[in-house]
Amino acid sequence: MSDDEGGGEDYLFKVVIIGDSAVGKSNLLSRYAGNEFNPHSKATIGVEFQTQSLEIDGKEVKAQIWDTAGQERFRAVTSAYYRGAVGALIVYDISRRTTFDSVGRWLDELKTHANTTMARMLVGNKCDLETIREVSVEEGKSLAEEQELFFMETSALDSTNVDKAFEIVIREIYNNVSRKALSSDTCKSELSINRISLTKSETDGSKQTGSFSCCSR
Ligand SMILES: Nc1nc2c(ncn2[C@@H]2O[C@H](COP(=O)(O)OP(=O)(O)OP(=O)(O)O)[C@@H](O)[C@H]2O)c(=O)[nH]1
Ligand SMILES: [Mg+2]
Repeated sequence: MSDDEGGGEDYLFKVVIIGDSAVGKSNLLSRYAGNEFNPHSKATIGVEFQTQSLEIDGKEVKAQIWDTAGQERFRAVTSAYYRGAVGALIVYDISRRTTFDSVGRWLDELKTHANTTMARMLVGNKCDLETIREVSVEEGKSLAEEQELFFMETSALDSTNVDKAFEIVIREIYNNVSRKALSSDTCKSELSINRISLTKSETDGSKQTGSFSCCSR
């Protein structure tokens, strides 16, 4: 499906990827958005994003996925990065325990800057590195349960669970939005407070979901 920026998608959701440097954030994104992997990728400086579309319930959903530097000195202004985000992947590297230990800090940052109902997933990347694993699947799972996050181990290298991880987050955002839309009276104020980026296609009829246009930005 080819669609240009500003096209006719039904929904546009912003998702952020966070986690320590070199856990594989940029490669997860390039694997998901372009099916590419770079074994020699450089540390990200500032902020980049890519978009990917998928269909849910016959609607075109576009995810705008933002990737920033794990290294503090390369990070762009933090609040701008999180502004309007409705989903997040918090990534660690299963072969480096220190990156798992940092998850709490990343969650705190998320709470500080993104005060909304977010779809959040804990991602243990590099699961292809089984032989040098330092964080067990159980540890990942139990942290996710404790913090009420989805959980998945992935490999950007061999593609394991990459599409799945992003799609679970995007579907959850979609579900959150649908649920909010059901209480239509509060839809307008809640969605604008939460800054959900969402547009409603004009070609899609104006039935019960017409109030979604209130949320366009
Ligand atoms: N074995 C393995 N290596 C990976 C995987 N994902 C990424 N890498 C490698 O890990 C290194 C860092 O990957 P990046 O995607 O640049 O990491 P990042 O989290 O974006 O790092 P910053 O931009 O500095 O925050 C690169 O050498 C990648 O090739 C994976 O799933 N498995
Ligand atoms: Mg990067």
